[in-house]
Amino acid sequence: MLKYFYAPNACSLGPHIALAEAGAAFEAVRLDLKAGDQRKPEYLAVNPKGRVPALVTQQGTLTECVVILGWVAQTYPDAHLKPDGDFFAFSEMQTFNLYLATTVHIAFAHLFRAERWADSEAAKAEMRAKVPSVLAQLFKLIEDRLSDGRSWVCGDRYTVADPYLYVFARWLERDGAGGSAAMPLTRAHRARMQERPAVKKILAAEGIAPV
Ligand SMILES: N[C@@H](CCC(=O)N[C@@H](CS)C(=O)NCC(=O)O)C(=O)O
Repeated sequence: MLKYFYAPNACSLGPHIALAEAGAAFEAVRLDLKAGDQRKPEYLAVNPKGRVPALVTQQGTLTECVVILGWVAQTYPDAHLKPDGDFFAFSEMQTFNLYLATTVHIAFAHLFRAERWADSEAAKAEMRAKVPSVLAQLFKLIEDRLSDGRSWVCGDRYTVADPYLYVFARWLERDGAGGSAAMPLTRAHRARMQERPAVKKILAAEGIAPV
């Protein structure tokens, strides 16, 4: 059976929801990031990067949210978690997911993990202070994408991009992120997500509330 390593309310929430939407049979293993579980030898043996998520499959271990999301979408075709169409349509979805992973996630990391980039309290505070305006700029592109009335990131079809966007839409409400007042379409998407049975199930499993 698949084994999925996650931490509550971390980026791993996106693939966690995707696995549930796919109807995959998996064992979920919870890590406590504050306690440093991700740096313990037993987890480093699973993912030497010391980060969540990690998905252990029969063929080996996959890491990186975008890769796990793509794998779920391809491995469970009957769940229809990727756009209709050819590899171009799939790649377009992954373009969006990579924007979240490499740009939006990293902007949040400057708030939550400022110590990665700076040592002095002043430098860290300066970096954190910029995060709300950076996020407002980054989410403008997402608002533009949703502005044609589509329900989901890729149009009418719900895909693995939706639970991934949901992660960052939640994080907007975390201390210092600036909130989501300027992102009404992202908020509406978040509300739609929270109506889905798979999302309710995984929020309960992670022990976190809707936002
Ligand atoms: N590029 C990775 C990033 C993974 C990542 O940074 N995960 C965070 C949680 S959101 C983590 O495990 N942090 C633990 C740490 O930095 O010690 C991905 O998208 O999967």
